[in-house]
Amino acid sequence: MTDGNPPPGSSKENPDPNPEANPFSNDDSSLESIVRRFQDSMSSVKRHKFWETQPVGQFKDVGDTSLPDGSIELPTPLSEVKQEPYNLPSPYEWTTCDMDSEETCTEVYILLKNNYVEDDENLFRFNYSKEFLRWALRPPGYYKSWHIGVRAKASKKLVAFITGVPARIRVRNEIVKMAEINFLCVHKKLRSKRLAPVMIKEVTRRVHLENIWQAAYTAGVVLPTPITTCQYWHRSLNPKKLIEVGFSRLGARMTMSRTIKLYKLPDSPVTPGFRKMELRDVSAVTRLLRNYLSQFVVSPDFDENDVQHWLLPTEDVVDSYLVESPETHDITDFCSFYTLPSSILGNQNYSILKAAYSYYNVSTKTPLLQLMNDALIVANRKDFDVFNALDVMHNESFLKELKFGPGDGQLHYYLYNYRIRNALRPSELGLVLL
Ligand code: MYA
Repeated sequence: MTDGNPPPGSSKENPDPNPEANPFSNDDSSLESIVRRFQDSMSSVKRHKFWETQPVGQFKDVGDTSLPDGSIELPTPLSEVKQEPYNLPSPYEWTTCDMDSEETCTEVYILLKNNYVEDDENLFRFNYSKEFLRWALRPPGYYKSWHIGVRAKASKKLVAFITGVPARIRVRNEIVKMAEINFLCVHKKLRSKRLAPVMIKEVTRRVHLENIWQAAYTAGVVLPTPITTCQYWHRSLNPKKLIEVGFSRLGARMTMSRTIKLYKLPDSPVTPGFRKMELRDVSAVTRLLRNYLSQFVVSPDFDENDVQHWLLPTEDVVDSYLVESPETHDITDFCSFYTLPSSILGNQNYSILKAAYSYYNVSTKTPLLQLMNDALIVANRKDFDVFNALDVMHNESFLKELKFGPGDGQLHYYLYNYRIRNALRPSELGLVLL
């Protein structure tokens, strides 16, 4: 399962240093050469009619060392922020989605279940649970007004969605109030009508109204301009099912029974003092995590309230374990993963793929490899089919050894209105978005 590959033709690795260059400016003005040069200029870099108007790093500026890191645009006085919503095409209207309402939460769940992110081969589609959506969208200090829907005026059916939640993100030494933008979704029947830019502008307006001017988001598509590009890795827990549903393939010269044996895990964790995180652990985990995250270039600035919300275990949403030293009772290590199933599209035997996603992990005494092996063991005991992890933070140090295989999709990380001139390595990133 991937988060969607960049479309063919979009320039990921090597954006044209000057895509705006006038294709007609050369002396050679025969019609043929004009057309050829125009075509060249169009195919070498994908134009982004919307994103070119936004305060984000632009492809044409890649490598320009004269531009400073930090905010691209200064905040405007709140009285100058547009007070009315942006116009939608006339058959549609804005709605604020109250995630406390069971009915609204169900509508959002159904929209995403049927229309949200699929892998490149359309075999799987994310199936975020209602519990997960309530958790993801109601962290400390959240704004209801940032849970934005679009309805068809006539039927009142929910046809599009975008959300923001507040977060403090540290970039190098600066702590910046941001919105984390997620769950951008337009119903399949309404695609390619430029609804997404209106939704992005509307969420931006509502974020500005709270005096917040930066945002963080991830996408499977290449947009101007990623701060880093990460790869998903997958660790099979139930290889037989994964092979049967087309998630993975039987390796060369491998039989099913050898494959099952290869991925077999012990029944219980091996680290003494490994246990589930509890409410009483919040302050120790906060200290451990803050100290660990401080080494990365970009990371969340979690306080105890954030840790309680994001990391205290919630059944079928987020799992967290820690190591309490049997001698000193100090909390020395921590690992966590969230639950995000995918619908399996068009398989006779299976409809749901149960996936765990590595979240935040900290090792100080237990080697990270052993800690993550224990995480795999508990995820396997909880009947997950696969354990996914990005190559962020120190994850590279355990991926291969613990039998993770690379996925075929990439996940690009972005900041809105905050320039980072030199792209980061994934290992310099200490942020996981849901
Ligand atoms: S990432 C998950 C995105 N969702 C999906 O992939 C679900 C399935 N796909 C869809 O529902 C639609 O295809 C979507 C686009 C809704 C994605 N992020 O309306 P259009 C640009 C940003 O004709 P549609 C997530 O949720 C595209 O480049 N922009 O297209 C994080 C083009 O612009 P340009 C995207 O296919 C979201 C324009 O939209 C994305 O009908 C972060 C085309 O619009 C994308 N994933 O709808 C949002 N995909 O011409 C940004 C396409 O310029 C937040 N586009 O290339 C920014 C910060 C805002 C807050 C700021 C506060 C200060």
